[in-house]
Order: sequence, then C-alpha cells, then structure tokens
Amino acid sequence: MTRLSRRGLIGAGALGAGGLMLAGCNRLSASTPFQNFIGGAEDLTFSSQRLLLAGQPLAREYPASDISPVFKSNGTHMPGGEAYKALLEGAFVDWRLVIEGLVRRPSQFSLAELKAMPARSQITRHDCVEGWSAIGGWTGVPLGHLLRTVGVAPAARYVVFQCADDLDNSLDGSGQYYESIDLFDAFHPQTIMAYALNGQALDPPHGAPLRLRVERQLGYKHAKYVMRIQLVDRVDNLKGGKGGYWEDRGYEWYAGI
Ligand SMILES: Nc1nc2c(c(=O)[nH]1)N[C@H]1C(S)=C(S)[C@@H](COP(=O)(O)O)O[C@H]1N2
Ligand SMILES: [Mo]
Repeated sequence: MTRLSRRGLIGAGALGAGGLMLAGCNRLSASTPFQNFIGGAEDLTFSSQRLLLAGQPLAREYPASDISPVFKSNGTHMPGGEAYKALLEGAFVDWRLVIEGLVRRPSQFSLAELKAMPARSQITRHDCVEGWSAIGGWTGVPLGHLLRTVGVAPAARYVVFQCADDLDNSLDGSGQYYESIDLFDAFHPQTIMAYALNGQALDPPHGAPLRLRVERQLGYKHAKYVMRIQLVDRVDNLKGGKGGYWEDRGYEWYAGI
C-alpha cells in the first residue's frame, strides 16, 4: 500500500459498510460534532494536529529488534472485584466483548471468535504522558473489521470503550475507566483490539483479555480490560462529560502524539 489519505481511509470504510456508513462519515468529516464538547482552544489543537498528520497518517512501526525488553504497566495492573477474578481464573472462556449502541446488529464475541477474525500485528511505540515510552508488538483484530461486522448506524459519531477496572472513585463515585475515539481513528488500519503482546496472550497488567491500540494517540487513550464497546452520537452525556477517564480529570480528548 502506498500513501493513505484520511479521506481514502474513510472511503474504504464507507465502501465496506455500504451507504449507511457513507452518510455517517460525510457528516463526521464536516467536523461539527466535536464542538459539542470540545472548547475553542482545544478545537484548534485538534484541527492543527489533523492537518499535520494528513501527509503521514500511519504511526511509525519498528523492527522486532527494537522491542523493549520490559513493557511497563501503568494505571491499573489488576482490576479488582470478583467478576474479573472469575473470568481470569477461567482463562476468559466466559468473557464476552459486547458491542452495542448505534449499531445495526448488537453483538457479543468470545475471545476465540475474535482470534478467528482477520488479525493485524504491529510493532509500535507507546508514549505515556508520565514521561516513559516502550516499544511493543501487538496483535489483534482491526476495530474497523468489528465495526463492519456489526454495522455502524448512520447517527454514530464516536466509539466508547467501557473497561473492567475502577481506578479512582474520588471524582464522581464512578471511577470506572473508559475512553472514546472518533470514527476516523476507529477505522484507521492500525487501530486494533489487541489480545496479544509480543506474541503472548495479554496478561492482566497489560489489559487482559482485550485492549485498544490507537497508535497515533497517547497512552491513556489505549483502554485496557475492554468489556463493552458502545457506538454513540455524543459523549458529553457520559460520566464526567469529556469522553474519557483522564479527560474527565483535565487531559485532552484528542491526545495526538
Ligand atoms: N482500563 C484502563 N486502561 C488504561 C489505563 C488504566 O489504568 N485502566 N491506563 C492508561 C495509561 S495512562 C497508559 S500509559 C496505558 C498503559 O498500558 P500498559 O499498562 O499496557 O503499559 O494504559 C492506559 N489504559
Ligand atoms: Mo499513561
């Protein structure tokens, strides 16, 4: 594949999902939805990052020789609670990824079903705002494939990831980790729901059994322990209203690298 443009990518997504998807994407590229919840200054940052990235839309990938010997774990290392413990002890056989909201066919997938889907592997650098980075090889199912499988409804604008862990209940009583991305990043070829790191099944510190990789954004966007994916038309009515756990605590929603 030669140079991919963002419009080209969206075009590919639109073809895959038919006319409904096309309608959704056309409205998305008009970019008004972001104004619903992003203030003026951040909107500017968002636009200029989009512009800068237009000519180099793929995140850099590295050779296997660059893989970090240790990939640090950050935030939650082991979700609390009996439900996650039971799933882990059962090797996640009873775990299901739920996909719901503005989709044509609300669905559930087992880990085995996800692993039987087309897979993508990529060696990328993870950058955390806390000042560390690590290079790791991730394998998973492209989120675009999952979304085409369930069918995106025309009103959908964002993809929300609901996680198994509670990080901090101090803000609103619900410290459950969550994240959201737009449909551009959702259909980006390097955006995958990863179940393996460096050829091994994900361990709890890195988000077992499934975590998001959204390679052009900072570490906190890469939701671990994903239990549920929701397609929505807005995120300002979820939890703290800013589209993610760290966003609700002051971080930017579009965390471009
Ligand atoms: N569910 C969940 N996802 C999360 C976090 C978390 O605490 N809980 N931490 C985030 C942050 S700040 C970073 S840097 C990365 C760390 O991923 P790692 O533990 O695999 O290094 O996960 C992100 N996703
Ligand atoms: Mo981070």
